[in-house]
Amino acid sequence: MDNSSTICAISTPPGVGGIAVARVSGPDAFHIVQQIWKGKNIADMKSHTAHLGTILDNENNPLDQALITIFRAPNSFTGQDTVEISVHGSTYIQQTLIQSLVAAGATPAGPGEFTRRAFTAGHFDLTQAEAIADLIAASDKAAHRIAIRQMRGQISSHLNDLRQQLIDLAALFELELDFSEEDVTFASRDKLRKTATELHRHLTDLTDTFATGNAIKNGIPTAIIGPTNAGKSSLLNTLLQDDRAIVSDINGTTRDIIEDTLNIGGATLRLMDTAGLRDTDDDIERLGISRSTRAAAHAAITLLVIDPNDTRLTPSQTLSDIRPHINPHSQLIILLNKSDITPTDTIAQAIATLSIQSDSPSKISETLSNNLNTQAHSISEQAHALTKSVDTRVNPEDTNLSSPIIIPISTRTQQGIPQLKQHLTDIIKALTTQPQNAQDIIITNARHAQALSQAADSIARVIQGIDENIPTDLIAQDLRQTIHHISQITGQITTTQILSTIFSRFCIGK
Ligand SMILES: Nc1nc2c(ncn2[C@@H]2O[C@H](COP(=O)(O)OP(=O)(O)O)[C@@H](O)[C@H]2O)c(=O)[nH]1
Ligand SMILES: [Mg+2]
Repeated sequence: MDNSSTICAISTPPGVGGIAVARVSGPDAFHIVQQIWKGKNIADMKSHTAHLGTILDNENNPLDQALITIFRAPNSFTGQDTVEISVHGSTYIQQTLIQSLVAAGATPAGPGEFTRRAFTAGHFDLTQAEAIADLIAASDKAAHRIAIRQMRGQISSHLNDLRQQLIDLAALFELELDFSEEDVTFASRDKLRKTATELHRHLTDLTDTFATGNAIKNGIPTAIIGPTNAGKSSLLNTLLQDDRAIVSDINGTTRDIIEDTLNIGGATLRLMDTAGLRDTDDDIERLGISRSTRAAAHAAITLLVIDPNDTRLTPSQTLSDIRPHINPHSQLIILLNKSDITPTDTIAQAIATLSIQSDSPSKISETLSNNLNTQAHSISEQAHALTKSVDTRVNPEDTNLSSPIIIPISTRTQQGIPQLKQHLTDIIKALTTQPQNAQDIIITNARHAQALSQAADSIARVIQGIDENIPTDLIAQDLRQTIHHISQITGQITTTQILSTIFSRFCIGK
């Protein structure tokens, strides 16, 4: 991929639109567009001006009335001469326009090629280029907020600071190295160790933000799990307000994971409706169940749907059976579904036993007052009375999960659904606005996370080296390695392969 060719592509989305915009960029951009242009001479046009004229097809017939905007190097996105051609957005006009440009000497652009040229021109670093792709893909406020900050250079300037600190530290080591024969120690090793430890903590803090960042960027994985027929698919449909999954009273209807996204609380939930967990001889259903447990293991939020009327298992047995599959770091919400047909005392009983089983009984009244609505009072009193009579010596192994939230709901009457949504909004808020570090930086990119964790590993070796009093030149080597990993993130050090991987994620025309 070299910058000497002149590239062209439609930069607006595929399909019919009011207008479509083609971009042409490269040393021959003006000459090439001139060949298919009837209007004022392009050579006479000033940079950043727009002109109305006619675009011709490759048989020199008028194709469309068009507006062209001129950007003269180096004052363009790519840093090269660029023309943006706005035409009416029919598929035919778009295709013919590209054909005419190619016939006049342009090359169809590859994915992300305009952005890659802008990176090469030094207009921004790699994290900023990647942020452009994220910005285009962002579908909610939280993802957009992170992408725009990254595009404006938040991560770049932070990493440049970090890199400078590492370089300063390396300089101290190298200095010591240069004079090592003379038995001079400049900075005390204690001081070097302290600085290295601070940098290590900083790097691991940044790496740790990736879990949140990834959730924001790709949606917060939310598994809907539970026994067959509890109403998991009904819940998915209710939350999406759509008949997304098949609902039926036949056990084992949902066999594969049905996934959809829900925008709520300014973020995106990746809802996964799963096959009900039960013992089965059906091979396909078994496969579905193993996918369910995998989804549950990776969920950040777990919605456990239980039908308290189910005579096969009590709610408490269901929780015990399913608990090993639940990601212990996820927030668990237990939904006692079908409240429309469940006797009040059955709901109260279920809440009481589930609370005792998974939580400290003192939190029950809070759970109840927070979650119950119309039937609240009577259920609350009954559950309270019940918990007093139940043996509260709980198995310590059962208390490991973070306090679950218990909500009686009905997907049929919508009872409890607003409460569920409110809880989801609160959880999302906690997940996406956690003060991660003083700079409020959240890593959303797997490449950055990997490089940061490699940098953290290298600097951990530096600290170990200091502790074990190994020769300074070996320590300096690990320090240089740390700097290398950081430089890869911003692109100060890069390879064609890294660039190709990054820019291939972009769409053509970007
Ligand atoms: N009465 C009542 N029935 C429900 C409710 N939610 C689901 N159902 C019924 O329970 C059965 C199983 O529902 P489904 O969503 O397919 O359960 P899944 O197997 O867990 O996905 C269906 O017949 C639903 O109509 C509810 O809130 N109240
Ligand atoms: Mg289902």
